[in-house]
Amino acid sequence: PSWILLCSFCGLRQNRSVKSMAKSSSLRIVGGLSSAETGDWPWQASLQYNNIHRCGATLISNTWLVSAAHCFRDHPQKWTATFGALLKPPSLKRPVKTIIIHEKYRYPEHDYDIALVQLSKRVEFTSSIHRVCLPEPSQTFLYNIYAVITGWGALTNDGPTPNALQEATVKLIDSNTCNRKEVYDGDITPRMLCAGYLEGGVDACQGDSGGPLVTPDSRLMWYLVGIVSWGDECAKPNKPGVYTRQSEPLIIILVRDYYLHRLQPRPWMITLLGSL
Ligand code: 4AZ
Repeated sequence: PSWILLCSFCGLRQNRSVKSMAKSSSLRIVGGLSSAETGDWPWQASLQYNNIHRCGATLISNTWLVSAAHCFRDHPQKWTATFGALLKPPSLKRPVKTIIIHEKYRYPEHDYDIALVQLSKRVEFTSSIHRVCLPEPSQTFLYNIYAVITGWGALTNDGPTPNALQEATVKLIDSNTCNRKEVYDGDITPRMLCAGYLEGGVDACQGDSGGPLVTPDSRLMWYLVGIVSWGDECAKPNKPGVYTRQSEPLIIILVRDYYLHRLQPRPWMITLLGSL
């Protein structure tokens, strides 16, 4: 029946295999490859302030995106989200209505670096714009599996940014390894997940923040595993990217709190355009 189709319509990439799972060769995202085709990563959004790309985000429903809390520190208002592989011209644009920062997020710490972004008008899903799958609370991801990062972030540390969406394949790194003295020396909290390569070379970078780290299941449906959060520069040896660990509870708690408290917005709910 059609509801099964509707319910399972997440994380699908049209006519795509796992071609991008092979470690890529050219130098993009840092060390990734260019992915100019719209529809390659249908859940990827660009969050823009004054029409300038600032952060990535991931579509999780017709009206909600998940992103990183630290993206909204300087500019809590007047954001737009765009969709499509090119920043200019985008295939779709939506004003942002509400931004919800996780209540435990405290700048300049990186813990709980997650935000929910509500669009002012729903996006109708197509094969080239639709939501990613969110993991079940019980769904765990093994270390050393490959995952893909995508974004319009810098191509080298503090370097130029692309107009076309970039992608790269990284490996999940276990937190004990990532907390080793020569890596992040205990800074990785249970809310964080490291991914990349200890030898360096491939990584997310400035401007990729808020964007997705995804991995496919055996049916080739793609799940959100993490959100680009921070790192010591980009692609340096022993300094892999750090991601906000994705888990259904974190997002559900955010949405539930939002609806519970919506008549009484709390300070961590940045409400835009008087929309509540
Ligand atoms: C940033 O500044 C940033 N190498 C994002 C990701 C990484 C480093 C910095 C990971 O937004």
